[in-house]
Amino acid sequence: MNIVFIALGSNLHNPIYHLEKGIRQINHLPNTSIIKRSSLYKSEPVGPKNQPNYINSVIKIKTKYEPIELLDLLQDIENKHHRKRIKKWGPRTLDLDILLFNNIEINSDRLIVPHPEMINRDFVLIPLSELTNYNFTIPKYGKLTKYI
Ligand code: A4P
Ligand code: MG
Repeated sequence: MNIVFIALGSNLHNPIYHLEKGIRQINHLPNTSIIKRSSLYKSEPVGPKNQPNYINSVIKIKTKYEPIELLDLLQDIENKHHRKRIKKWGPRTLDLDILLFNNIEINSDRLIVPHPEMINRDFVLIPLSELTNYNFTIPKYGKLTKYI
């Protein structure tokens, strides 16, 4: 089984509903289950400020899917939450980013792992720290605690 950390974010149309539903949908994927989930965190938008505050969370899952298969499935789930076309850079009902996939590094057109922005984002680092121990190491970047 592969161990994967996924970041969830939402800032539109009842964000907590979208996060909770997204977590359930991931848990229902074949050969996939949630091992742990973090608390929900509220934060101000990083990037364009003229959008609502976000709710963020991180989950740890085990799955038989390979990275690109999992990305496809997560994008299917995102699409089910995107009722309208939205502007680039604009707010979204559900964003699902693969943070870490086992201990591997991936650099392809569609997928970069570890997620390149994760070390700069408290709304990812804090919930991730809830799910990991003090010595947890991020491939390529080193100890998680260095960034908090
Ligand atoms: N992609 C590459 N690597 C990955 C990965 N590790 N996981 C590609 C998931 N996808 C990955 O993503 C665009 C493309 O990235 C995908 O097609 C995939 O092939 P997207 O989610 O469709 O587009 P996006 O929203 O422009 O990109 P991204 O990077 O998810 O957006 P951001 O930068 O996360 O911005 N402030 C707070 N407080 N909380 C937030 O959650 N989120 C954003 C969204 C801005 N500000 C925020 C938050
Ligand atoms: Mg995304």
